[in-house]
Amino acid sequence: MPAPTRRRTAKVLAASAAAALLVALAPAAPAAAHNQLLSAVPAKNATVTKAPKAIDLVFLEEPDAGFTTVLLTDAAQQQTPLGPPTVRGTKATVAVTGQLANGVYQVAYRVVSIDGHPVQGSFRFTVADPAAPPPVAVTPSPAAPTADAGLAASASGWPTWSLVGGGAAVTALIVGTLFLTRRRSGR
Ligand SMILES: [Cu+2]
Repeated sequence: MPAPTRRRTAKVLAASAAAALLVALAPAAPAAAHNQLLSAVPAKNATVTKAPKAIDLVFLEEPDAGFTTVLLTDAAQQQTPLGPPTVRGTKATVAVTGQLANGVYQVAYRVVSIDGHPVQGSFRFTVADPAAPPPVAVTPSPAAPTADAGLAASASGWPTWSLVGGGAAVTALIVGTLFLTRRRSGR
């Protein structure tokens, strides 16, 4: 086989490799087009002076009513009863069937949109009705943060002393290299 043919083959291979790379990178772009929550009532981080009777979630794309889940939990992680979600256009609504006491609530949602991708998220709002009785005090167990910190330390598997030791070793290595480089260039 003459050389030019082989060179052309190499060019074609390079071109198809580049094309394959583009195809591999391409799916990253449409990710921005996924469904997302645009607005809500009560709004994210809002403080409302009247307990809501419903929660409205407005999305970018129409959610599938059959795959729409909304949960409402209070500061004590207790779920508040909600009606079944109804979807009208891009708006999903759930009725709050109980009376919400004053306090912080978290709305968690999961929807499946026309593109088939599940999208989930959560946000908080606060009910502060001046006419409502004061909320039941929620005092987190003092043992909980300590237990969490202990779990985190053991889960990481890197005790603090080894990180400090590792940092010192790296510093020593850098200083040593600089010292050697200086001496060598100084000659
Ligand atoms: Cu999507």
